[in-house]
Amino acid sequence: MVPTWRLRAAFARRLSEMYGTEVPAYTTLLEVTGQINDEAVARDPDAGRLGGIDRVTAERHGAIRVGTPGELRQAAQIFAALGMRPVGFYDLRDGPGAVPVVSTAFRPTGTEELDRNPFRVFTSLLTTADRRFFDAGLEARLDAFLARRQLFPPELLTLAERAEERAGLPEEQAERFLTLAVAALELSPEPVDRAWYAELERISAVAADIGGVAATHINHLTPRVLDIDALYRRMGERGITMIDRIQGPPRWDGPDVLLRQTSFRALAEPRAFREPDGSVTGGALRVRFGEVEARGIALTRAGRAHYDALMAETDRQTAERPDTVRQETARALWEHRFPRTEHRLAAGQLAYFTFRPGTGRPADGRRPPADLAGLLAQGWLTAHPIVYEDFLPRSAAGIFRSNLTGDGTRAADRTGTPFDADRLAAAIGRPVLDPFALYADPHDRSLRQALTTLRADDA
Ligand code: OOG
Ligand code: NI
Repeated sequence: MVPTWRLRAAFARRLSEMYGTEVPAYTTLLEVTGQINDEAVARDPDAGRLGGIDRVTAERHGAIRVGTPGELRQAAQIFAALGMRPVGFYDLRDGPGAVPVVSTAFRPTGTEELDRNPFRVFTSLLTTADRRFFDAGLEARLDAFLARRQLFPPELLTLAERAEERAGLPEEQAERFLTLAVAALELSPEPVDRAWYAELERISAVAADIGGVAATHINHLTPRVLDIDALYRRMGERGITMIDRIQGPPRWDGPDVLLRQTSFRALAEPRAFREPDGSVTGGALRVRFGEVEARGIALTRAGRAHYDALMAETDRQTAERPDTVRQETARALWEHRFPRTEHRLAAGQLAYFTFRPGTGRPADGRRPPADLAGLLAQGWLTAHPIVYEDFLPRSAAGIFRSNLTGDGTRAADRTGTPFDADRLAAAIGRPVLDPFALYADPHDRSLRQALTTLRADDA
């Protein structure tokens, strides 16, 4: 029997091999990422503090985009076979560079499962009923087009159901499942209807990528790097031009929090087109890209609100200024206003940790203080950071946008269809989990246990 986590690890590995053959720049990215990670670990023995080097080396996230709730349900079934559940709700339909999708991330949720392999897939659903993007006529034609296609073969879905039920698959079925699952995310050789694709592209390149073709594909696959600033420079030296910024928190001397990401546009890939007269011609589409990320500590709701406020303040101070100014401003703001140590993040309940009774706790008969700050300061407890496993809506929007051919068109005078996590859950047919609750669970549990131990010692 191949257990769930081995299916997930094997799927991530095979998808990575497949994507490397499709997008050669991805292979360069992996090489450079590997070098930087080795160097980081050699330089700093603590580099593995937010995930050991084995986890980080295997760590990837991917992105796919689907067109209908039915397709999303099927994708969810395949991810369930891999122990990946929908976490978080992202609405990318507002603001500059908005795209007509709502998204969630499929990922493992338990600490142990994450350690075994944290593979995650950012998954977006086209919102065909959103009148800011599609009028009623186009919605009907899109829905009809999408209803005719089948992204996942029935055999794959049957195997996925079995794998979910039994928490794994026998060797031979596992092999078949993995082959079919990877194949479902390969770029399809099916000719693209040129007129239809172009019509959707005028509205949104993302709409065309989803609803203009008969299949889905992995849109990017992202390795994790321990020093994203070094990686950014070295990719430039290798002749690959990254987008003009690293998204997320600035580089600074304090703790790494949340997520920093950057990307580059992949080359145009050859695709076949069906012309209006029915003939098939050669052409190219440039829809896929490369991305890399560095992960930091997960923030609590209060920590996240603080982070969002600092980002908004950076925006206010640097509107219309070049990106270098933005980075300097962000760093200066952080130096002033963001907690400079993990200790302060923990004491201020701004980030998530697991707690253990401290080894150097006072042995002179003193009683432990009642507050977390005191417990940490006096060495009664030690706090080990919990890594952020999710995404940032703003970076996601930036990643979408930086790789689009144009901004598309939108009817600004219309309102969009309401969408939230509950509606997305109904579309998927499975609950969409709250990321904060997932981080709070090991945080709260370990704190309770550590306090119980301290009290027992005290008695
Ligand atoms: C997904 C973009 C979001 C990220 O890392 O924030 C994303 C997409 O392009 O389909 O992958
Ligand atoms: Ni991504």
